[in-house]
Amino acid sequence: MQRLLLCLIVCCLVLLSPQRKISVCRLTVGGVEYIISISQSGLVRISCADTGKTCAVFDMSAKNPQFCRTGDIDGCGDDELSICFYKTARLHNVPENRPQFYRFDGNTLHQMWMGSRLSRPFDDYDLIDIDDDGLAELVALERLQEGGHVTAVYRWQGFGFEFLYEIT
Ligand SMILES: [Ca+2]
Ligand SMILES: [Ca+2]
Repeated sequence: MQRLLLCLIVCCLVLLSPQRKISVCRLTVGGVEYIISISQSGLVRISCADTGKTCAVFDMSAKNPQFCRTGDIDGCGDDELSICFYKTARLHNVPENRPQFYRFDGNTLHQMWMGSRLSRPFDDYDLIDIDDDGLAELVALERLQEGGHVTAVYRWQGFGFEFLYEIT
């Protein structure tokens, strides 16, 4: 009976968790273009855009990756890679979309910002230079408590993202 109950709970959790998406984006580092792809099994593959040759593969299935975005958030001339994970956080034991950022050096990924959340839960974001200053802003589609969404804009501040404004 207990085993059946456990099975039911696990099945409910699987059904309720969002299905992992397949995502692809372009990353430019050191003048070289790479293609980032996330498979349904949670593998993050980095390939050279010119040759199609795979440079690196990372198994991120444990963190449940949802989608990737790229942009130069710090103005260094190279794109950063952001991966959105659907997971719990150390201080927030509820599964949510959580944006994390990496730098790619041509061989491996280096953690840049392991963010746990933005101002509100969000469904999507992108890295867009909305004011043409050479630095990409994080533009997020956040869920309002009363229903509906609002678009919020954040700027990288060296150690995290600073909220700038909402687009109303
Ligand atoms: Ca950069
Ligand atoms: Ca900008």
